[in-house]
Amino acid sequence: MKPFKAIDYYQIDSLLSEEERLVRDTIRDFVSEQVMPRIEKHHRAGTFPRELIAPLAELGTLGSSLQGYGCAGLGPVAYGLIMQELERGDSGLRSFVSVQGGLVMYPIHAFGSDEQKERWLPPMARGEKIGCFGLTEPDFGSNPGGMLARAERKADRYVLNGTKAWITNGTLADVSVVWAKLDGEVNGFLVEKGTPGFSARDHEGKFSLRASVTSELALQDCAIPLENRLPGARGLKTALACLNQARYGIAWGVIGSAMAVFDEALEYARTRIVFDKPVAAHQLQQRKLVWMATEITKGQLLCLQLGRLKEAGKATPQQVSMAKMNNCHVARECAKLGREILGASGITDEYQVGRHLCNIESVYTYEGTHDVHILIVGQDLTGFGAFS
Ligand code: TGC
Ligand code: FAD
Repeated sequence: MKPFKAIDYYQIDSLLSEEERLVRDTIRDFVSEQVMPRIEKHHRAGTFPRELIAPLAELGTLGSSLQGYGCAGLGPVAYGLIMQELERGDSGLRSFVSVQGGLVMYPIHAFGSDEQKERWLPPMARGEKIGCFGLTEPDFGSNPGGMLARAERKADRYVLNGTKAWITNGTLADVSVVWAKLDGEVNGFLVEKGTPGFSARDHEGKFSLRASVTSELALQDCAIPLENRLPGARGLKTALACLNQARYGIAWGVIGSAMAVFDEALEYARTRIVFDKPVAAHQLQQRKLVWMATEITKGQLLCLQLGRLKEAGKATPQQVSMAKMNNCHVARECAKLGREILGASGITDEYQVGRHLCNIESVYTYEGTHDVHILIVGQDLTGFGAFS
């Protein structure tokens, strides 16, 4: 495996604090040493690298932006850099960390009771308990407000019915944050593995995010204690607020994927000879590499400024949407161009570009599709909602 050379064309490193660089370099080394040697094997087998959960926890990556409960309490830029480095390794690994921290620990931290926080957050930060986030349903992905999942209050419990689809970490999870309507209003519930009436099974046949677990959750008269409702989570708004955390991480993460692809394509283009000179010495290929480098640099700057806005408490959900939308598009195009540059080599898993190319299709789609983010930003700019 060749050492990773991270593109930093605009010396963005100089805009980071010493702590941010240290965090970034620590995760970069971890990915080079622990992730890269094993990820293709997992991708090929369609298995999640569970053996990395403990080291990821030891490095403080789980719930790293949260305060207290054994979490690292890092700032938004350091958190983003962790996502960038993990996704340089594989989008599935970043997904695991995003979901655990941004979509499960975050709602428990923000909307949970003291008992729920004490019970779940410390073991989740240590990687001893795993979580998943169940919002999407088979017939309601982009429009989660239409969800069919229902919760009904009985004397001493809630009874949940419904199906959630495409849920990252579903069969791995000890606890699922399940969103369901209670008296017509979306609420969040903690459903523990093993609860009668709850089951999970994996989606089979994925060509994308193969090193990640994606599952369907079924709730059939699933009774949970009253204290398992997240008391502060009322309305669709609270579920969507969780997405801001994860979308922010994705905006950074996919730039990591693009950086990996760029590094590999540049190295290949410099050494592969076609028509008596390196691929990189041909104008058509330079154009591709220059496009990639320019868009990656713009994406890095977008993330950094978004991170600084977030630090100051000024980032809006629509700005997060713009970064998720733009950077996923850039990463998707970079993966296509990188694969082109590698010729036939680009379609085997001897190189990483094919894996990133396949993974990015999921990332482009989840956490709000590209189209949905266009409509969110479009509504913000024009004042007109164009969803229906
Ligand atoms: P709408 O009327 O627009 O909004 C309802 C209320 O929510 C507020 N709101 C938000 N608040 C905080 N953050 C956000 N991002 C928010 N978006 C909306 C909004 O202001 C309103 O508040 P209020 O006070 O007026 O009640 O709702 P809508 O039903 O029209 O839907 C709008 C739409 C389409 C933008 C939204 O539903 C959406 O974002 N759809 C995309 C669904 C999505 O992203 N699902 C992701 C599932 S999780 C996942 O994919 C995990 S992938 C694994 C990984 O991350 O690695
Ligand atoms: P649809 O909503 O059916 O969209 C189909 C097409 O219509 C898309 O091209 C879309 O852009 C377009 N479209 C939708 N609305 C409009 C509109 N108003 N105008 C124009 N075009 C529109 N969900 C979770 O809750 N938790 C998870 O952990 C999770 N993990 C995932 C992991 C993977 C690998 C994948 C692939 C998905 C995951 N999801 C998860 C689900 C994901 O969030 C949804 O797939 C996504 O929100 C899109 O929903 P959908 O697939 O139902 O597409």
